[in-house]
Amino acid sequence: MSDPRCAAIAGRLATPLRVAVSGRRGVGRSTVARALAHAGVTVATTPQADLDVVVVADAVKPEDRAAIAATGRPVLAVLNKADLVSTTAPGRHPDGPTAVARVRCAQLSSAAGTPVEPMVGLLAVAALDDSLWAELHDERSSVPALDTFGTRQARSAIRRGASRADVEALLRGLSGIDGVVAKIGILGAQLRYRRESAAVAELETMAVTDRRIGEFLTRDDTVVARMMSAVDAVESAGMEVDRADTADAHLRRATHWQRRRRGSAASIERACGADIVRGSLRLWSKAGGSV
Ligand SMILES: Nc1nc2c(ncn2[C@@H]2O[C@H](COP(=O)(O)OP(=O)(O)OP(=O)(O)O)[C@@H](O)[C@H]2O)c(=O)[nH]1
Ligand SMILES: [Mg+2]
Repeated sequence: MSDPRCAAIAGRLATPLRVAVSGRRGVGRSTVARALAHAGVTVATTPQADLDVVVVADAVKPEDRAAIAATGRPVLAVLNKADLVSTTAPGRHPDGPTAVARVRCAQLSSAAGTPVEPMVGLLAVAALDDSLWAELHDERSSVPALDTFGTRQARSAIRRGASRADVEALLRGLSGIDGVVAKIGILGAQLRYRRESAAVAELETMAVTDRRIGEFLTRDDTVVARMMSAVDAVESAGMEVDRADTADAHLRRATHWQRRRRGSAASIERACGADIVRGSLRLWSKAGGSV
């Protein structure tokens, strides 16, 4: 697209979503922000952000709940220092330390008013360089970079013959960073859908005088891509979509969402529903369906 207006629209769509990290002092805001940036998330300072990550540790205090309720943006609560749940919880943990942290997160979710995702920021930012690798092999030394839990897990893996790459993967897995990044992606689906809707509205205006833009908007690829964004968006809002890829499924999906979008007051359901119906009918006719 050589039209500068199209380039501007494409540029806005390509801008990554920006995440603001906040929380009480000392909960690990800086560590979590660093871990997210390291995992490829664009971390921004609060006023410009699209999404919020509110970090809590140990407990959800009334001020945490207030901060979560006040963001006015899609928000993910993260229980950082999830490693301390298993090192301070009494008794043995037959399903492992990660399971203990998950149970704790489920308990904290009601106090937070939103789902809480566990994370061990410390393990997500630890670089397993030569000196850390040497420290791990010297069983008399403590390893502050990994704290008690990370050190114990890494050392027991090494005793079982784990390589440095294995330990790196283990620490990443235990850090929970991938789960947090996935949750951010899910939360972002509604924002991406809204951005795309704004872009489509602009392109529709331009299409009045530019036939090629009209053609672009009605192409199979475009209609189906719009539907996929709409599917991601409604799923991220907790609704279910039948993603099966047969002519029957496409027609069923079209009928279902036609009914839903008419019957709903929720704007996301109405807008996404229209795109799901359009895309499903297009896929249905491509798959050979006809009335
Ligand atoms: N055990 C454990 N300690 C952590 C974790 N994340 C951070 N810490 C430690 O918690 C302390 C505070 O971490 P920061 O990231 O500086 O926290 P912050 O919220 O930015 O703190 P301030 O900016 O000082 O208010 C540091 O000593 C970190 O090493 C974690 O996942 N587990
Ligand atoms: Mg800090």
